[in-house]
Amino acid sequence: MNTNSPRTALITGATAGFGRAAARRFVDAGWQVIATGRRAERLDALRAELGDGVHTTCFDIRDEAAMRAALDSLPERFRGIDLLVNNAGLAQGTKPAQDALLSDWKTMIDTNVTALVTLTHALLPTLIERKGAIINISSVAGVYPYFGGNVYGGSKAFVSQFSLGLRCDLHGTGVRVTTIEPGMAETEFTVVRTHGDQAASDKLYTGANPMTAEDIAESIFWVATLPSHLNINRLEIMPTSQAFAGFQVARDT
Ligand code: NDP
Ligand code: 8X3
Repeated sequence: MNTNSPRTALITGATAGFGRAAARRFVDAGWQVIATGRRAERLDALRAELGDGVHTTCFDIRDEAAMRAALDSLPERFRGIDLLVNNAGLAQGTKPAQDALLSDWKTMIDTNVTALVTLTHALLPTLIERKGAIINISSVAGVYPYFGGNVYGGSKAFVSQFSLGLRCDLHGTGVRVTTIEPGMAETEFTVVRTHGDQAASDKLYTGANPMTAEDIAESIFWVATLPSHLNINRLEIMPTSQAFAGFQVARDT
């Protein structure tokens, strides 16, 4: 990564959760941040809170034309992007595959996979020129299957494997690539996953000591600010309260 100061990070999904906490962490450390999301009022609030260090741009990441327009209209001082944090993403639904909505599956693939690769492809020339870095937010759901994880887990497995492939292809360019694979963290994630069921979200996290958005933001910041000869390939993080379950066996009755 270039040592020219200030460095610039583009963080997708900065209206909530990990992305918003990361925007705060990077601006606090003197970086410039391009913060994206669909909720304009949240972006306005972030801009009011963080000041000139942040440039906000409001678009649906699944809309390729809107994404390209946002990149094309970046102010001059934000054009030299050193770090892409592919964070925007979501789970939709908790039901087993046979009961899931196909529309939920398509939303997850469009957001977590197609939009992520589109933005990455658009920014690779800049990141190579600046010897920058890519941090992709995957999930433990992409590593360990769990009930109802189906397409969400599949989309995050894609993110993790795509990151390793990028690392391979970008070898020799100086561009670093990292996948962060968090476990349970309390954000708006579960409200979104349950289509707005705040009670279900509260039930999941209450008493579970989940990770916080700030925990993950700190991890993103740590990865991004390591000396440039170090590349964290993948970083899997869980709250202490969360661990793996065993195999299940269906028996004849
Ligand atoms: P939040 O729901 O709190 O934040 C998600 C962010 O993604 C929001 O800023 C949202 O912005 C943005 N986003 C979602 N869809 C779109 C879209 N179509 N266009 C633009 N922006 C979009 O969740 P988290 O902070 O928890 O999640 C961040 C990432 O971390 C996700 O990729 C998630 O899968 C992953 N993750 C989360 C874990 C958790 O337990 N919380 C664990 C492991 C991984 P807006 O709605 O304004 O568009
Ligand atoms: C979501 C992680 O553990 O809540 O990506 O399913 S978990």
